[in-house]
Amino acid sequence: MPIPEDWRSVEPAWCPGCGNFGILRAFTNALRDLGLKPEEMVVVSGIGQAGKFPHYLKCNAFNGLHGRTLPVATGLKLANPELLVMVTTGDGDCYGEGGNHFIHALRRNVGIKLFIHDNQIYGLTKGQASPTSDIGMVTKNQPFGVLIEPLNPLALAIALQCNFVARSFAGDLDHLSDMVKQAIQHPGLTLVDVLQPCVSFNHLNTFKWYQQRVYKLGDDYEPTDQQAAFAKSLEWGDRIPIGVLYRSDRASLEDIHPVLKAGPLIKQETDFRAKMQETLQTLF
Ligand SMILES: Cc1ncc(C[n+]2csc(CCOP(=O)(O)OP(=O)(O)O)c2C)c(N)n1
Ligand code: SF4
Ligand SMILES: [Mg+2]
Repeated sequence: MPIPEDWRSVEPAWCPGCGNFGILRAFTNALRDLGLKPEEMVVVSGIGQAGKFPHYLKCNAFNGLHGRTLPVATGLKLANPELLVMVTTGDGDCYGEGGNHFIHALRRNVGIKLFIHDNQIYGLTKGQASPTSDIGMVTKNQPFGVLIEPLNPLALAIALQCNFVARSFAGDLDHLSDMVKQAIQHPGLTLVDVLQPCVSFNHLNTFKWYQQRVYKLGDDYEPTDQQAAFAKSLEWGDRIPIGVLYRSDRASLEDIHPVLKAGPLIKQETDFRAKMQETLQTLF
């Protein structure tokens, strides 16, 4: 499945049939449609199959520690708010090892575009349960089946008034591409949780399993109603909604931070320490 020439890097080393191929294709289609250039952006990832994503893209990339994408992305965006800062991360990386960062990144609302490859499993380490694994799923590490309720990341994000909360499916490229475009264009922290079949280790949530359940939110759905969005985010099982579940327009941290009013840090020529003291004096 070729991706647009401008964005192509080395050949992906994912298993044949992996849902990550659909994400790569839909993501690069979205970048092409938006007329973006590789030098205008940076893609940050952690460890995992999803963490390999920026290796397969021709653009600036930072592949760091497991669960630590959001601190890196926050630093990048605050240092240079003009840069498009995107994070591609796994369900384990973002909601497990990086779970604490996830909560506080939602609170901070720095303008990071966050894409989660949610295969409901730890793929790279060969199939242990992740925070989003369905209850009852049997794995090598959970021989009696997963005994605890999964995390609901969309409900959490809506509760914390994340600026844009969407779900899509790696098996529907047009829908996913549309969600990526909307997420990039919406201000503040934006989140797209992508249902991504892991054909090698998740034998429960397969392409067919998702295809039988996902449905698109209709035009009559109002994503600015937080309570309705919260109720919608609890829907999981026989029917799984995809689309924009919630949208708000909270000011992003880089837009309200006093030091950044003078422009991106990388363009400020004054001594940073003196500038900080000057700003603090005007505040207190
Ligand atoms: C701090 C730390 N803990 C554990 C690991 C081992 N480890 C590497 S990848 C991974 C799971 C990745 O799962 P996920 O983020 O869902 O990505 P996927 O491979 O499923 O895309 C784990 C536990 C690690 N590298 N670092
Ligand atoms: S192990 Fe799963 S997530 Fe990783 S490349 Fe293979 S199919 Fe994809
Ligand atoms: Mg995973």
